[in-house]
Amino acid sequence: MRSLLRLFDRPAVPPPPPAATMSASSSAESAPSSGLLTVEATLQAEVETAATLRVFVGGAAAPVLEKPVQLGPQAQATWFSVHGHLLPNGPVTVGLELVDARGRHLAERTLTLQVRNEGELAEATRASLKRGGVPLAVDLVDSGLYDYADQSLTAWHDQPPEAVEAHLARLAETGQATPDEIAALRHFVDEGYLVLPDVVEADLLTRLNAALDDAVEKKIEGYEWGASQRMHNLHLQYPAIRELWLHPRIIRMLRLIFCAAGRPCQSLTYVFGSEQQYHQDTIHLTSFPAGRMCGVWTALEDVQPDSGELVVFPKSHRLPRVYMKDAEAAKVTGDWTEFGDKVVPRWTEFLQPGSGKFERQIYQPKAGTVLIWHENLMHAGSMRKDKAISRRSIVGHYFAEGSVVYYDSSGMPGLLYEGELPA
Ligand SMILES: O=C(O)CCC(=O)C(=O)O
Ligand SMILES: [Fe+2]
Repeated sequence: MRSLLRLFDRPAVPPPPPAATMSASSSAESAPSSGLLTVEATLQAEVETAATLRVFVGGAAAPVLEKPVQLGPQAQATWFSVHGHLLPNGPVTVGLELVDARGRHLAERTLTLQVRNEGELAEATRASLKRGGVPLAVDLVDSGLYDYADQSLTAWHDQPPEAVEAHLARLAETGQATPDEIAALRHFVDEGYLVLPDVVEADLLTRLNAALDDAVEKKIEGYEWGASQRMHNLHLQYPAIRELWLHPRIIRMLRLIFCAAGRPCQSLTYVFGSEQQYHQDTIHLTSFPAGRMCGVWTALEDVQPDSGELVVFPKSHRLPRVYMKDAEAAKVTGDWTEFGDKVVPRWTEFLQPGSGKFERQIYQPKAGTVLIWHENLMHAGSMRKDKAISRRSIVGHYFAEGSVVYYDSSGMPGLLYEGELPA
């Protein structure tokens, strides 16, 4: 009996930590990258275990982020991002350590990321992030992290008319923009979009349509003929789409709009109209500072009436920008119900459909025409009244190099194309 009691007296010996594995990678390992540098990790343990992912930057002893994770036999993905703006340009080491609830070491990884934030916009953004005490690493990105109220960061095209005119006059005097480009920029400032006819050469247009036909035939992403569904990032598979994505005339216009290089983050290919409800892109494709994102919409065929044309609401870009925190909406993780309940009514209120407050302009361009919209311009895909009519188009969203790029609706960081751009 006594020996049995003694057995119970003995302090419990904790079971050894479970075997766990962690892999990690980042596109910033191979390409010098601007803005947020995102590390994706895959974690696994032999048994269910509560754990913490600790992130160390630049050899510092204290973690810059501690992210709780639940490990299990099923491999699971997690991520975090580092504000490269807060680091010197060049290589930086990022260490990941996985520890269990008792702080015992489970696994570790070290990556070398390449930071590249150069130019005036990057400098201004860096200074703002430093002033605001923005954390070096984050695992959800939100507009509340950044000082959007700082007027010194306002894009030239969002400034009062005198400042806009002074800027345009400077472009004209220095020969940086042609009279046609200046007219287009003025339209962008006043109306929230600009239109560039005849951008896509006939030969490229033929190849783009052939790429689209091929994607339809291959049922990429399960695409069925006639669906409004879009196909993502086809520029990775089709050289013609990549050529459009990096078309010198588009890139040149974006440079004039951003006063910095414009870099795409993705491409969306539509065969039929999207029927997307009116929205601002600002909440989905978000830049800090504001005004450093544009949508670029290219018609691959002459757009027909009743095809579910793109609709824009001129001048609506001057409406307030809606961010998730202002709508008190939780980040979307797959279910858009709360977003629909909290964000969409703001847009509805702004437009007051039927009130004539903003003109609803139906866009019916010729094939090869490019429309560039301001991030905050209200736009939509109208109803497809005739479901048989296609509306072949490609959209790219572009950000100014030097800004912070993220998707406020989901809290995810954005990822820009960091390769060569045409001069
Ligand atoms: O093409 C459309 O109908 C709308 C596309 C759109 O809203 C977008 O890509 O941001
Ligand atoms: Fe949009």
